[in-house]
Amino acid sequence: MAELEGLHFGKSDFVLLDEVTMEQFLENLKLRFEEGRIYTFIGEVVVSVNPYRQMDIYGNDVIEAYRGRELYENPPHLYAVADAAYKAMKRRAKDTCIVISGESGAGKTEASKYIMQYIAAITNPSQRQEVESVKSVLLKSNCVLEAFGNAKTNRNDNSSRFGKYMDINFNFNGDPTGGHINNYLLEKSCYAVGDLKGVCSEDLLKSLHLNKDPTDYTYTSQGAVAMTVGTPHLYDRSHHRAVMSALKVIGFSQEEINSIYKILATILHLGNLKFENEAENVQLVGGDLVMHISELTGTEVESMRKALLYRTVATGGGEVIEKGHSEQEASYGREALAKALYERLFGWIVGRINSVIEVKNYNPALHGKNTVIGVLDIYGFEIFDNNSFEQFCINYCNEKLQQLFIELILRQEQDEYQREGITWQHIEYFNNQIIVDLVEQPHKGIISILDDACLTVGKVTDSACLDSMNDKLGHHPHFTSRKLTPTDKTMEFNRHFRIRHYAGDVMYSVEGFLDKNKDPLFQDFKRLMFNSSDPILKEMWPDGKLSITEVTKRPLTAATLFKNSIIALVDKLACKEPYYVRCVKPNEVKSPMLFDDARCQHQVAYLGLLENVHVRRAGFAYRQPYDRFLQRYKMTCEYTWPNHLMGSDREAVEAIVLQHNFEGDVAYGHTKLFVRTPRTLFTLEQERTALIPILVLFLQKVWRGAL
Ligand code: AOV
Ligand code: MG
Repeated sequence: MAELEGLHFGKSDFVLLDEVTMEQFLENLKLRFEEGRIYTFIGEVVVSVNPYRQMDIYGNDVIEAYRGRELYENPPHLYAVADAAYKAMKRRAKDTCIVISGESGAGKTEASKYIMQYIAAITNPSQRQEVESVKSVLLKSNCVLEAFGNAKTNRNDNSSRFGKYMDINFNFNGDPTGGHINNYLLEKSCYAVGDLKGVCSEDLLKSLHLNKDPTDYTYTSQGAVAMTVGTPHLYDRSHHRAVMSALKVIGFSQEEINSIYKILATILHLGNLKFENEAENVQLVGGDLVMHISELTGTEVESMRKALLYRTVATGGGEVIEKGHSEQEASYGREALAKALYERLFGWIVGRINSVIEVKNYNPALHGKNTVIGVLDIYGFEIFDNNSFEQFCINYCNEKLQQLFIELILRQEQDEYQREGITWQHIEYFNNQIIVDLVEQPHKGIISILDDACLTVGKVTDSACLDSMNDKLGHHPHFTSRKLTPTDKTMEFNRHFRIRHYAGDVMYSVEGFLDKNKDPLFQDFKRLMFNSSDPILKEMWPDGKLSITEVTKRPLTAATLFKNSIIALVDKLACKEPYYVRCVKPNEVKSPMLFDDARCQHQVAYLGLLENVHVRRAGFAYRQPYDRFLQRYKMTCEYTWPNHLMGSDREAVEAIVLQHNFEGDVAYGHTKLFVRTPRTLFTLEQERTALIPILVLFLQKVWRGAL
């Protein structure tokens, strides 16, 4: 099929560019995008451009065309990569992973879904019931996670606000036996709560004490989600039904689903709570809401009221006292509770799905090695008008993944040359380790400075924390702030700092960093929830078990927890054979027609795609096992067409190379031929293309008996 892709669709592999320049790269990418060819290879990496329209390229016929084929036999496609990862896993018993990266809205989540669908479609040919049910749960879990974890942002209508890494386990037959999902940093907003309105029955709404009018709720009324950039992810009735049916397929009981509803309703009510100052003390406005909240959470009204207005603190002498909130503290506490409820609900749902899909009773002695394909769909690099703690974490994560990309792609090349007995030559690239260090280095990095500020007793403000960064990081080439560069008027003096990320400069507003980094939830809420009469809610709050005097250790900060989870993720990925999908967003307006050169150029640059092509070509742009090379080009050489009489395929390939005078441009590996410059290949391809019509004529004559 690859040869059917004529040249007017551009080059299907960027290593075939005449010259590796940004202009040529973009020209090819654009040409292909405009021709509806949204995928292009760089060797084994697939570059994907979001088409912003439904493409007719994911059907069963296409799946069949890719199934079990080699990467170069078909036009570039996600399926080619999925199949390569699957084959490596099955044939060589390798754990593999598919890392999908790119900025917000570039098409990562869609790609991950097509990859999952492909894997589901090509496995379990014998339709065994238990495998089918594993597959269906794996596929349905996406729908549930998206319903609770995605939101509309100004960059993507269906933006993942959490990162997802899913391991799929396979038995020796290559059939899925289970899986495991890890989720990373859910922005603690109340997205899915909006989904309740208009889709629940009257009775249900009534039992949740909710009105039908969404504008009655602070968290669902337009633009009212002040907590973050997202607005509630609104979907229609049919979507709601799909989520409910997915929950049931996965195995959530009606009781569990009821608890989910109750928690979502609680969050809505919490958003409407108001406090007022009354003679020094803060009071709740209106009593009904607290009653609803305590009913829905299975807690005592009095305890709920108290937790909203007071906090208990242990004094140095072990004495426990109650301290009244200020109005600000009360609102802050309420907000933190709503977010924590949502976050824990999400975590619980993921845990619940995992308990269903985890591989049970697998006996390696009996069943052979259990292998894994990991699929990573994580939030892309983000630059908003106002970048906060969440963007800081997300962009740090992208730095780590870029680091892994560099290491693995280079390492893979090196390994292959070594395996094939070929000398390797070094290539220069931008190593972003310096930025990773800026963020994560112990004692000196930004996270460590943040943590220090959070642990400091007494009032430390965000701007004091920024001062501390200025002191410690002033010399760092990738860090700057207004204080360090007073002439730079784009930043405010005590509010902004800028990191020069590998993907571009991002200005962060330090406001709220400390609060978001600290565990913002008063311990009283945790104890209250732990003592809930709803066993499901209780299960989500194990840390509420400790009494006030037992709580001595500060919980790890959000940034440190995140850092640890990303380091663990990178470790997981690093021991697998990686496959990459690099997603590009063609424009900012979700248009299927527009290829915004400047935006694309920026992404190509920061994704390191040119370097990727360079690396691929620096040594040898092209490589192929001897038998396959021979198959393809044997018609270009008199000694090999139609069949060769030489001792081995390698000798036959040598004959082709010699006849074309390409000796200086190739190297012979143990099993593969390596070609240094793509021009060599062009020549062969051109000859081949020119010969095909002649051969076709020839064959037609043979068929007609004319020869
Ligand atoms: P993301 O995962 O990369 O962003 P999505 O995968 O959600 O981006 O893609 C954004 C939107 O682009 C989708 O909702 C589709 O409308 C469209 N789209 C993407 N890929 C395709 C495709 N192959 N075919 C048709 N439409 C597509 V974020 O989650 O924001 O980083 O955090
Ligand atoms: Mg996404």
